[in-house]
Amino acid sequence: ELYPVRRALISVSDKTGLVDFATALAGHGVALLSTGGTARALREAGLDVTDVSDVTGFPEMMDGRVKTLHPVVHGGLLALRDNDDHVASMEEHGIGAIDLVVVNLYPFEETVAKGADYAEVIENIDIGGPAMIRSAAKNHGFVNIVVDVEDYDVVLAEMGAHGGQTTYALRQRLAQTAYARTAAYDTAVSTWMAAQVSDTPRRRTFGGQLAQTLRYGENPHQAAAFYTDGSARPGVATATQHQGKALSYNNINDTDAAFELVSEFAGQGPACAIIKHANPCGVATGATLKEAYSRAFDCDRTSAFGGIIALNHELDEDTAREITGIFTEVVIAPGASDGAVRIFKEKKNLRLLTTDGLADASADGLAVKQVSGGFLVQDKDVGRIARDDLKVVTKRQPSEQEMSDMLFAWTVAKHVKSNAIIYVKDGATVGVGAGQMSRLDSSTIAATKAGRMAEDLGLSETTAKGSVVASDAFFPFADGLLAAAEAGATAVIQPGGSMRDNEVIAAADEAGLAMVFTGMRHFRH
Ligand code: 93A
Repeated sequence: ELYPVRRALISVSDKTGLVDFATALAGHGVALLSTGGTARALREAGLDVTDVSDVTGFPEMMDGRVKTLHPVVHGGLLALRDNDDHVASMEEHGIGAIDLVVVNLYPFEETVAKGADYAEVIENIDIGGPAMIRSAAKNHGFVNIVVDVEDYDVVLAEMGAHGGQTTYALRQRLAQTAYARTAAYDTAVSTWMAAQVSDTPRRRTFGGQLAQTLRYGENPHQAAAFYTDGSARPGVATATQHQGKALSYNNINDTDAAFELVSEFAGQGPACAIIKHANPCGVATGATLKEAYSRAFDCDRTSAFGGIIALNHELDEDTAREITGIFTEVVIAPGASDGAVRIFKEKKNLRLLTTDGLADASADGLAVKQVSGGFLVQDKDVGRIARDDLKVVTKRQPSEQEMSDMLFAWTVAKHVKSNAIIYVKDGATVGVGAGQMSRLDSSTIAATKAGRMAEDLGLSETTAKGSVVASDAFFPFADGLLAAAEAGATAVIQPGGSMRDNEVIAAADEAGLAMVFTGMRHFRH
C-alpha cells in the first residue's frame, strides 16, 4: 500500500508555501512538471522544472483556458499502474505516470467576493484544475492529490518516514478532501450563477437533485423547491404518492417529522404520530393501528385537524376508515392494503404516501441548517436510551408502567421542539408542550392541553393525573418539576445535570415522585 512519488504536476494559483514544498519534493528526487505561472515561480527559486506544454506538445492556449486538458496528463493520472493494458497504453502513447498532483484552483470565490464583472468571474471558473483533481483523486490507489496548502507538510512527513513513499490511507484521505473541494467549488459557481439567471428562483440548484418545484415555500410569497440527496432511505423523499395534489413545502416538512418520529417504533406494536407545524400533537401506541391512531387523535383533537399522520405498520381498512373521520392532509405508512387505498380514493384532498419500510432511526446522518452566510452541520440526533441507561434518583422506584411510559415519552421528546414537556399515560401522549422559551411555560401548556383533552373526552379529571412527564433538558429549578407534579404526573424522566439537581431530587422525593435521569439531552430547534 506504500507507493513512491516519482513525478509531480504542480499547478497552483495560490502560491503560498509553493517553493518550500517543491524544493522538498525535489530533495526526494521527484521530477517536477508545471504550468506557466507556477513553473516561472519555481524556476525563479532555482528549481528544475519541465513545462506541461513540453510534455503535451501543445502550447498553453486560449488565454490559458487549455493548458493541462490533454491525454498525456490525464492518462498519466488515471492509468492503473498494475494493469498490463493500461501500462501498454502508456508505453504506446508516450505517457509518463504522474504520482502527485498539487492544484489549487482559480480564485473563483474571491473573484466573486471582490465584485468583479461577469466576464472576469467567468474566466475564473477553473476547468483544467478540477479535471486533474478528479482524475488524481479517482486513482488514489497510486496518486496523491493535494488541494490544500495545509497538506504540504502532511505529504512531506509521510515521504520522509517512508523513503519517498506515501500510504494508501493518506492518499485516500487526500482524495476525499479533493472531492469535497471540487464539490464546494461547483456549488460556489452554481450559487453565483443562480443570482445571474433571470429565470424563476425555484429553478436554481444549490446542490442535490431537483425533485420537484413547489408552488411556494412556507408562505405564498416565497418560491421553493424540493431537492433530494439521492439516498435510498425510506422517507418522504422516496415515498410513493398514491393520490391527491402535490405536497407543499410545509407538507413535506411535516411528513418528514411524522415519519421520522414513527420510525422510532420500528419492529414494535402499532404506533401513530400526528404532526402539526413540525411538532407532534399526538403520539400513541395501541393494540391495533386503529387504536393507536384514535389514541393519538384524542391527545389533541383540535390540533389534529388538517394534520399529518404517520403510521409504523401497513395501513389497513379499519384505520383508513377511522382516519377519514376528519380532514387530514397527508398519511404516510410503510404500505397500505388495497382496501385502505380504496377508502382513501373517496377523499380527493387526502394524500396517501407509502414507503418501502421505516427509516432506520439509529442510522447516522448529517443535519444541515442554514444560517446567514453559511451552514451549520451536525450529526443527526440518533441518541437513544434503553432501560439500563436510566438512573433512578428518587427514593421511590418507578413502577413497570411508569418505566415504559417514561421511555415512550423520552422518545417523543426527541421529536418535539425545545423546550419540550410531554405527558404520557399508558403508551399515549396526553399533553405536549413545545417550542417555548421557558421550560415552565412548556409545562403549563402541556398541562393545559391534558386538561382540554379530558374535557374533549368528557372525563371528570385531567388526563395528566397518574401520567409520567418527560423533559428534553434538565429542570434548572424545582419549579418546573413541581408544576408537573401538581398537574398530576407521578414519574419524571429528564437528563439531569443541573447545578441544582439536589434541590430538584429533594422536591421530587417530597412530592412522592419517581424520577430517572437519562444523562442525555434532546434539544431540537
Ligand atoms: O483554464 S483552465 O481551466 N484550463 C486548464 O487546462 C488548466 N490547467 C490548470 N485552468 C487550468 N489550470 C489552473 O491554472 C490550475 O487549477 C491553477 O489554478 C492555475 C495555475 O496556473 P499557472 O501555473 O499558470 O499560475
